[in-house]
Amino acid sequence: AGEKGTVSERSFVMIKPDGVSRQLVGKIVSRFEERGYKLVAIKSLTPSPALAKEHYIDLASRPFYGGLVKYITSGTPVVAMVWEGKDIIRQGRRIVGATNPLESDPGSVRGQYAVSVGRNLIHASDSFESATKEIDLWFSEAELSSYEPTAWGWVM
Ligand code: RTP
Repeated sequence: AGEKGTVSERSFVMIKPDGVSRQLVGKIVSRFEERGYKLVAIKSLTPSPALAKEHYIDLASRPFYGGLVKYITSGTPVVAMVWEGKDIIRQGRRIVGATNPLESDPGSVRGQYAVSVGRNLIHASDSFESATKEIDLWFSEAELSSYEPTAWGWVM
């Protein structure tokens, strides 16, 4: 968090292909907007295998890694976003909910819409280090907007 008018914490959030195919993009974006967070960047794309592999590199030794990369790159796009505001990294994880939908808070995105860990709709950075790495991986500096939302005040 910083002074009003300065850049505060940012997180990388991605709606996965199941969220796009299930037409939940608007509902998911609304949760972040209505909480008061600022949309810094958004784009829809089908990630290259190289991008998907790098994004999930920490899971490379896990048995589901290949299937996860294949799914993310299948051709149904993802919606990649950068959100900004007070505690967005930890709050973003709470909005998203626990990885396993059986353990997701029913008020979270996964808790409301997902039933399977392999189709859990959304990703959000889990630490400052991940957020920094992921924003740099998915977006160029020129794609990140700088502006002041009308209702901005509590989330800087
Ligand atoms: P994410 O990175 O997508 O926000 O998920 P996460 O931190 O909550 O969970 P993580 O352990 O990092 O796993 C990343 C994604 O891998 C898929 N997964 N599939 N057993 C499985 O089939 C399995 N386990 C994990 C999920 O899509 C998970 O979100």
